[in-house]
Amino acid sequence: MSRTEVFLQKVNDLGGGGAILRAPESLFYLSGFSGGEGTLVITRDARCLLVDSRYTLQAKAEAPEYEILPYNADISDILGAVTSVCYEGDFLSASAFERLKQKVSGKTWVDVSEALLMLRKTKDTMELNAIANAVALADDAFSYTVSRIKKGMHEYEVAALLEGYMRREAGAQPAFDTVCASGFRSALPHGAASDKTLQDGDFLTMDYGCLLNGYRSDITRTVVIGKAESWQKEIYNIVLYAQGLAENAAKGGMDASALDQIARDAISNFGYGEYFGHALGHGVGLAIHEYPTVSPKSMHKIEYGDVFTIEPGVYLPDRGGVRIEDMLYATPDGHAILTKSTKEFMEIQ
Ligand SMILES: [Mn+2]
Repeated sequence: MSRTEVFLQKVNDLGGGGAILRAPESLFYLSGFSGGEGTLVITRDARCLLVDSRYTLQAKAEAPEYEILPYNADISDILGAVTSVCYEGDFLSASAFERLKQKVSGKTWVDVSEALLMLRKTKDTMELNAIANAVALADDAFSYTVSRIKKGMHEYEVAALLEGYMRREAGAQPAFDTVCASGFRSALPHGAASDKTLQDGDFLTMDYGCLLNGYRSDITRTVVIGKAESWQKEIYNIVLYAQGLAENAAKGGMDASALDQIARDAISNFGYGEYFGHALGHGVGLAIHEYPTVSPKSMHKIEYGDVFTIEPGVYLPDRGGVRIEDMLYATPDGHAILTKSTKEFMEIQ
């Protein structure tokens, strides 16, 4: 069954007769179109992709299952007798939804966002391969970069090394704003690279990834510039230990919240629970944050084929922080760790 056929079953389960989709991830996931701008109109009888003239040729090449129509084609016409229409509540702004309802009047509307995220949660073999390639490129960027980091560099120079490598080697873009946070800034879990320079005794947290052939990677490593103090070794080892416990336990069929609990308990047992404020991990795929959510309140199960991060951290305000993040996928009887970069404690001279 094609992805569109599987999706239509979900639409049907929700009582819908068709769907209008605009999120770039949905366009790519269902049709293969990577242009990012367009509208899918899907019913049992119609598979249409509406794009403006900039994208016509690309859409025809990338979305062979779909009929390519001009962006101003009559959507009501395509929907025909369909009265209940699925839309993406997570993606459409309130005003865009109002405009859509005016253009396509007399319908009842059903939010299909959650169903789409659940479909995308579990990856097929093609997706796993694409993600593994994106992870491998990020791994290579790490070894390339750590051998070039020097005291006195700006954080943004480190970010440029990481991003430049991935761009030059494979044409990849950053998967999100690269985090390079050093010294006191490493206590900011998402400190974007700034003009701060690297100083002796700084932690340096690098959290980055790439977007390669539609799929993303996400990795975090923390190193020390110069000589580490004992408190730095201590929290590094605690985070590494907690991460290892969670990774070893990860397997299909378990509750994502139970996985989070394993790492959280480990960190709490060392007395640093209050300094680990964020979720343990998240799914990664077409988007950088997708299902499964690996957090205390998550209702998700880890299932065979899910790809997700495990990224505990400890952040001491005004002093510094450590986060270590790998990407994994759940196999039928356990897990495989996609990220290969070393996690050995590193002091960069
Ligand atoms: Mn992450």
